[in-house]
Amino acid sequence: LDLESQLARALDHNELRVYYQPIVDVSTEGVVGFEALVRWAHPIRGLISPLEFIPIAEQTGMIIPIGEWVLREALAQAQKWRTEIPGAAALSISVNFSVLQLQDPDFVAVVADALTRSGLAPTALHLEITESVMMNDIEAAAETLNALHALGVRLSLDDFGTGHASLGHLDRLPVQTIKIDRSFVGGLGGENPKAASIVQAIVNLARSLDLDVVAEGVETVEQLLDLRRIGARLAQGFLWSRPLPPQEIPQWLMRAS
Ligand code: G
Ligand code: G
Ligand code: MN
Ligand code: NA
Repeated sequence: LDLESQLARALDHNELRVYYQPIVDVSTEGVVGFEALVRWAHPIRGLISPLEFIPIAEQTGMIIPIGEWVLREALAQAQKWRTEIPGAAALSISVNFSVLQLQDPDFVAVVADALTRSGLAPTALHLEITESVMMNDIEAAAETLNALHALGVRLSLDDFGTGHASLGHLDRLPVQTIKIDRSFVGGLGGENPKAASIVQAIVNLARSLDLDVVAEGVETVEQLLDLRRIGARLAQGFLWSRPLPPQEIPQWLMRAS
């Protein structure tokens, strides 16, 4: 069987997993939330990256049921942590979604239903959209995103700076958070002076638009110190943790605090 037909069965066979990467406050390094990142636990090939199977899921339309499953799974997990872990009540949960899900007429109802079933406050859910894929039909996207915004859900522009119409999106879409792509963050800490200027410019832009900022892909203390100097509020990256399976999160939280 090829990967495509195997993916079609992966959901039914219980082969998808959601991993979680902490998002921290740059000044205190305290955890503010988690990003949910899907993996495929393939029976023969082992853990497969979403970079490999999300494109297949998008081409085949399987991204709709897979995306819905990830959303429900991540919300249930976040609610579980909130009730089980002291101090976890304020943590947000960020879920990636594909522009194809935006085109699904049921998407807003699915999100609303998933929130209601989980018992989680809509403001705790941050939906991350990649700007490059959103480009094609910004009017239709805006309509759906406005409906999600009306539910109280928060929206993040993922991979900011790598797409084509970033500034137009900020102007026209109900976005509250910019996630600075790790290609810029990787140049911090003296690696590349231009990268620091670019990150500073994005942080300034976010501040003047009253948006939150998450710097992605922070791997070194030098990068963290640069982010403090620049004034970025939030960050995530291997410096704190790789994406972890949910059973490892309570222990990670205890070590981090
Ligand atoms: O976790 P990792 O770094 O391998 O993720 C690689 C890419 O896959 C990232 O761009 C991420 O946004 C995307 N991705 C991870 N999980 C999901 C998901 O549940 N839905 C969608 N659409 N993309 C995801
Ligand atoms: O596109 P998105 O931002 O959703 O992608 C998240 C991806 O980035 C995941 O594949 C995750 O594993 C990866 N990632 C998270 N932190 C780091 C990091 O510090 N360094 C690198 N190289 N990748 C990271
Ligand atoms: Mn993301
Ligand atoms: Na990103």
